[in-house]
Amino acid sequence: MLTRRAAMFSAAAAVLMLATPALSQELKLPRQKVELVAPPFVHAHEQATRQGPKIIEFKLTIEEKKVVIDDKGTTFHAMTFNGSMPGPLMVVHEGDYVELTLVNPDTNSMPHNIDFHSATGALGGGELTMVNPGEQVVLRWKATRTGAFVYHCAPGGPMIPWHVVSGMNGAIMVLPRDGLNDGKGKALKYDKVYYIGEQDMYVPRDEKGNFKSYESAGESYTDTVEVMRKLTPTHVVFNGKAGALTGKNALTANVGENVLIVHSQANRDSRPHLIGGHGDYVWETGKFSNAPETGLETWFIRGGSAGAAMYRFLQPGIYAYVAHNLIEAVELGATAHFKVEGKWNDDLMTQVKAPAEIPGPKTH
Ligand SMILES: [Cu+2]
Repeated sequence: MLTRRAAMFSAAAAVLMLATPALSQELKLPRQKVELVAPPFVHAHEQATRQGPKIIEFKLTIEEKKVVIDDKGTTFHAMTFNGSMPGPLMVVHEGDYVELTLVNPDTNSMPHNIDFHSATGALGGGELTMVNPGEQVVLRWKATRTGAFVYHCAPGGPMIPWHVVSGMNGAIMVLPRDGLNDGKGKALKYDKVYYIGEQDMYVPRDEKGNFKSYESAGESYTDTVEVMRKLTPTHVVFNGKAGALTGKNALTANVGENVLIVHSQANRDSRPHLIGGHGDYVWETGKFSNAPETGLETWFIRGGSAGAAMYRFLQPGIYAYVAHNLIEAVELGATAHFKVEGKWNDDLMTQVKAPAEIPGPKTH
C-alpha cells in the first residue's frame, strides 16, 4: 500500500517536475537591473561583494543583420545577441539569480533561444526560451557554479551549429561572492577586464574562389552548411571581424595593471597566447572552483567553453594576443592587440647591440 502510494506520489512529483519549469514563483530578493555593454567591454560590477544574493535582470535583443567580417569586404549574415558577435559578457555572483528577458523582434526572420552552460536543466534554458519573431520570453535561473561559461542559441537540429557560427554566442562570468583567488587563499583582483569572443566562420566561395554574397541568411544556408561540414573555417576572428581588436581598436592597459581576459569559443578549440607576455593566473577551463594554473605561455580553450587569464603587464608596447595556431592568427583573423603604456624595464629586456653588419672579413 505504502509502495503504491509512494509510486503515486512519485508519479505526481514527476508530473510536477515536468510542470515546474514553466511556473514562475515570486522570489523575495532585491532586484538589480544591469545594462549590458558590447564586447570587448564589460558592464560595471563588484569583484567581491558583501551584499546578499539578488535577482540580476538582463535583457538581450536578438538581431539578425548583414555585416562585413574582413577588410576585403566579405559579407556575412550574422545572428546576434544585442547586435554584437559575441553577445555581451554578463557578470553575476554565485547564488544570484539571472533573470533574462530575451527579445526576438518581428524584424527578424527566425526563431531563436538561449542555452546557458552555467544554468541547470531544460537544455540550459533552451527549452524554455524559444521565441518566434515578434515574441519575448523571461527566464530565471540560479547561478550555482562559479566560472566563465558560454551561452549560445540552440534552436534544434541543424539550426544549432548554424546559429552558433553565425554569431549567436556569448559568455557569462559567475564570480565567487568573495572574488577570485589563487587557490591557496590569496585574493586576486583585476584592474581591467576584457571579453574576447572567438568565432569560426564558414563563408562559401564562388567558382573563382571569391567569397559569395547572399541576399538573406536563408539563401546562404545550403552553401554555408556545405562549407561547415568540411570543418575548415574561412575566418577565425575575435569579436566578429578580422581586425575588430587591432590598431585603433586595440585593447588598452598600463604597465602594472592586472588585466583579466575572458576568452570564449562556443564551437571549436583554441589556444590563446599573448606574444611577449604570459598568463600569470589562468583558469584554463574557466571554472573558479579550480585553482588557476600559473605562469603559462599558451592556454587551451575547449570548444564550447570560456576561460579566464589574468596578467599584470610589465612592459609597454603593442602586444599581439593570438590564437596560437598562427595560420588562424595571421591568415584567418584571430589576432587582437593590447596597447600598453608605461615605463620600459631594461632589466627584463634590452637590446644590447642594435642590428649591424657582421664584423670580420666578408665570406662573399
Ligand atoms: Cu538563433
